[in-house]
Amino acid sequence: MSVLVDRRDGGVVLVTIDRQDALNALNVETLTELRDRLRELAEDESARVVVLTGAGEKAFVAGADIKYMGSLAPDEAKAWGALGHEAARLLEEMPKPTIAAINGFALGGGCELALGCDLRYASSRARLGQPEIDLGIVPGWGGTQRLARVCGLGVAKDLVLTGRMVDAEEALRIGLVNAVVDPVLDRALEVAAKLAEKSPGALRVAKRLLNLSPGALEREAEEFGDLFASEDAKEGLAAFAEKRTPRFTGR
Ligand code: DAK
Repeated sequence: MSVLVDRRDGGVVLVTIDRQDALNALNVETLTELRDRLRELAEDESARVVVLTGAGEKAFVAGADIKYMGSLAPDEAKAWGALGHEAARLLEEMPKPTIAAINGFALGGGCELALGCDLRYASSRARLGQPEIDLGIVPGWGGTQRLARVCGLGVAKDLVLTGRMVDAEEALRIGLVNAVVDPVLDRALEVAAKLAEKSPGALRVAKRLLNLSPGALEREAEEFGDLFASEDAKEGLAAFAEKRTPRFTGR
């Protein structure tokens, strides 16, 4: 089991992604497990607030598993995209607050899961970003839309087009996280406990209203799978696994 569910007092549930040898990067098994746990928690009325974090000192989630993605055909990439989209959507739409406790790297799909959460707290050593462009692909689990919604289009273009990482202080300045605090999990659990005392019905409606906005998430899900037919995507993904700099040719 690489997704741990820990039920705390008062209806707070801590979900921990634990695949530390790969900096908690998500392969199919881990992501499927996460999606299944989130589905259950969405339906479970005794779960009042969900906190998501990564195991260990180094990472929240270092992204989708790049080594797994290296062998994906376009159709498989679309299914992989759909699975990640569902997990992020569950975090965004489940009728109770969700909080990301970002305890280290939150990159690519990891940043996208955090963006699906209602609140994001970061430790001072957190690093966030959407580095997919350096792999010859694009964010595939909602990043292009949610990052722009949370931080504005200018910031989203900066981070998605350059692929650069931001540290915790910059993440706070650009609105990507709500606060920087150590130890981050304690703060996230404290806020969760406070939210768990509020009216679940009012929280549910508030969240639904705040989320109302025209979305282009379906379009993103459609388009990104096609990129997996390109030589550049294969090159970028392979180069990571081989620990070398990718050589993009534009094909
Ligand atoms: N996938 C697989 N393994 C990963 C990984 C990842 N995302 N991130 C780290 N690891 C592994 C490393 O390969 C290494 O494994 P070993 O070599 O020990 O076997 C181990 O974790 C420790 O990592 P490092 O040795 O690299 O640790 P460092 O402290 O030196 O560096 C780092 C930490 C986070 C800067 C570095 O590991 C790194 O750059 N990682 C990759 C980060 C990244 O690019 N993340 C974004 C992934 S792309 C889509 C669907 C989904 C997505 C896109 C499209 N479609 C269906 C179209 C989503 C994409 C992504 O999330």
